[in-house]
Amino acid sequence: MLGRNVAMKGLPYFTVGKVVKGFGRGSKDLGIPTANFPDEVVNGLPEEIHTGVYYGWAKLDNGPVHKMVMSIGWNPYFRNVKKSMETHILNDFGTDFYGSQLKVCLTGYIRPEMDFRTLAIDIEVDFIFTDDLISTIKHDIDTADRQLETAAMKIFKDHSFFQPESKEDKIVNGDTSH
Ligand code: ADP
Ligand code: RBF
Ligand code: MG
Repeated sequence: MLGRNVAMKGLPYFTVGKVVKGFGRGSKDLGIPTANFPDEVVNGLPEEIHTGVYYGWAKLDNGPVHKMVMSIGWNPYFRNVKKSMETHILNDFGTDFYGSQLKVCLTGYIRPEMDFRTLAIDIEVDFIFTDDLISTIKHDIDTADRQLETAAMKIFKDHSFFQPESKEDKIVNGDTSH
């Protein structure tokens, strides 16, 4: 298993991109909507950022900076060839925001990805997948909520990356053409 120190190596990690349609697997139905990043943002991840669950800060367009949890993982539905970055923002927006600019700063690592699907397929009960997944994600959200209250993490909330006039606005994983 990936050690916490190894996973922390590439952090903090800043990135930005447009919110795109995800796999439509119904994160929203589970009560945990996840804003998906486009492929170029996912492909721009450096090697040090391993798959797993992270927490940090997120900002939509010119809105305030919120807490977030992010799942970085390989998707079994795409035969594990498609990596995704899904951000759940700890705020009730009450509306969709596809097409908005999402800026994130990953500040901490929580745990590796767990293969709930394989588990569910093995024992042929689908609801176990969602039950276990939901309670695990809720636990991740609590962890993020607590960790982000610490002074060390709040520093990144106020980082210039999130300021409206930031030059870093244009940086998309080193690709300045966007
Ligand atoms: P998709 O499969 O298209 O990603 P989801 O069921 O994961 O669909 O829902 C994600 C969408 O829900 C986001 O793209 C966004 O427009 C909306 N949304 C509303 N509130 C939130 C939130 N707090 N965090 C993330 N996404 C949210
Ligand atoms: N999917 C997994 O298969 N294993 C995980 O360990 C996992 N952890 C997640 C943690 C968080 C905080 C979030 C937001 C998503 C996670 N997911 C995980 C992705 C989840 O499977 C996906 O959003 C749902 O499949 C949508 O229905
Ligand atoms: Mg999603």
